[in-house]
Amino acid sequence: IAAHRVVSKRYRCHLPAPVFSRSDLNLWSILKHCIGKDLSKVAMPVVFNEPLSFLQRITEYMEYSFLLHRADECDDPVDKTNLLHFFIPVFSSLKYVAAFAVSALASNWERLGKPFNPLLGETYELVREDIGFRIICEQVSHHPPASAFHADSPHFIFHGFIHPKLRFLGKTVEIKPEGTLTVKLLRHKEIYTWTNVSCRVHNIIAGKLWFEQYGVLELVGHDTGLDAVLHFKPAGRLSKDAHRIEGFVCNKQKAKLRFLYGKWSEFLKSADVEAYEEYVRTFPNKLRLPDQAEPASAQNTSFFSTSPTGSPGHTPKRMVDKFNSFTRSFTSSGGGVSSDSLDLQPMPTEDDTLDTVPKNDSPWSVDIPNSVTLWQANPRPEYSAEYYHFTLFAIALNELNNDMKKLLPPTDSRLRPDIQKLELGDIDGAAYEKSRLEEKQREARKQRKKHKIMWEPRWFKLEHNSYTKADDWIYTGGYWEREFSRCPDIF
Ligand code: CLR
Repeated sequence: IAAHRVVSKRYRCHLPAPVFSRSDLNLWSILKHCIGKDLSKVAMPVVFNEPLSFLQRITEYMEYSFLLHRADECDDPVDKTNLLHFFIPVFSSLKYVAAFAVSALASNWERLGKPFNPLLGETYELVREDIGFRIICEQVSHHPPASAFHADSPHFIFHGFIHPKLRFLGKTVEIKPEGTLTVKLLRHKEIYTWTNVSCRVHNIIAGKLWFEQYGVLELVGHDTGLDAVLHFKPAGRLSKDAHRIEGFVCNKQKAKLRFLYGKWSEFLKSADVEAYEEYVRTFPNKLRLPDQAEPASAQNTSFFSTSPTGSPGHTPKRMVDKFNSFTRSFTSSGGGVSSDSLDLQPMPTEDDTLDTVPKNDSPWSVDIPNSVTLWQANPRPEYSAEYYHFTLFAIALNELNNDMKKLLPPTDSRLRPDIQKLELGDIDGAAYEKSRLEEKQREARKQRKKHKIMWEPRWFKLEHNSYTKADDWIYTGGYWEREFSRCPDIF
């Protein structure tokens, strides 16, 4: 690690202007006509944005990438007490890769602004010598939106793409960040892959917005046969399980080797399976074995799950009709929404109207003796709420100095005028620039169609991921040679 510790450069700790208050704006009045729609096709006022492009949001995965460095260097003595000596090196690295996969999601906590949709051909690069990585991202497709990225360091390669699907369901916005993520540890020569869990924004109609991630993250070790299956629990009644994660590291024979638990917003710890079992016997209410888990109601009613009434990605019409008739009764009688499934219910009481916003200090906290902390989130600055709830890492993403201006390609997100204007607090200017850029993009698309030119991403190619056999966007190389004369003019 020491070899990499470079004299730390200082990054900015503030944005140029604070967030514009959204409290007198009614999200519901804007979205009520869009139930069941794909949100990437809905024009949202720029006040609901945060001054970052989705490519920069992807870059936030890298804040704790030292965990991959640690995974690659692993000979963790903590595991020496375990009987599975044979597995030690691999086994240790897997749990740090798991910690990385979880840590990559931490910056989403309380972040309820909408990042800007990247323009086709937009890129974003970040070099953080202090953390020890560099990354290049490109918007490789516009309809459907897809963002590819490739990060590297002397210890790892991390690459993948995200194709986020957003659906507005009335009470909630459902998000499915499709795409495969792959980590290669260079010293261990190990490959890990996983896909992201789903997310949901609650209380669109009324109340305070809040965000949760739920579902199963299955981290597969391709050379070792080891895997980690992490359950991201829906908050549930009383928010008992807010942000909670639980799961096991298992070997090829599905024997449990280690218990991992934590909160995606805060930490991940690792415990002996024996200590875990002892803990479950002592506090039977605190932890539930995954096979006894409550059915994730969220998942069952999820828009994306296949149901007899609808295929994935398609709103059952019945549901929309029901909801429409319900909203009518809602507006005329002043009632509220009481059930997640949008079913009509008898007049709900005030308490049932809103989903409770989870607090981060739950009395249900779990702490198994002799656990090892694999990862702990950096505290946010105390003024974070004024700056869109950004972390310090996020605050620095748009920093732009004169040296950098000379190095960057003309497609870099830092140079996007609408994001720059929003960052300065100029909402009208941002709105004007945003529609200008979108118009320019439409016009370019028309021209390509007219001249029968196919769009080709500059730095990535659609290929197969040799481990998952699924489609994947693979970096074609050359970005860091900084030959940018062939870059398109998109701003
Ligand atoms: C979550 C982590 C995933 C990648 C990913 C994809 C889409 C992102 C989502 C993350 C976080 C929440 C997000 C979403 C796009 C829009 C949504 C930023 C980063 C915001 C909160 C929607 C705001 C909508 C308003 C109507 C409030 O790996």
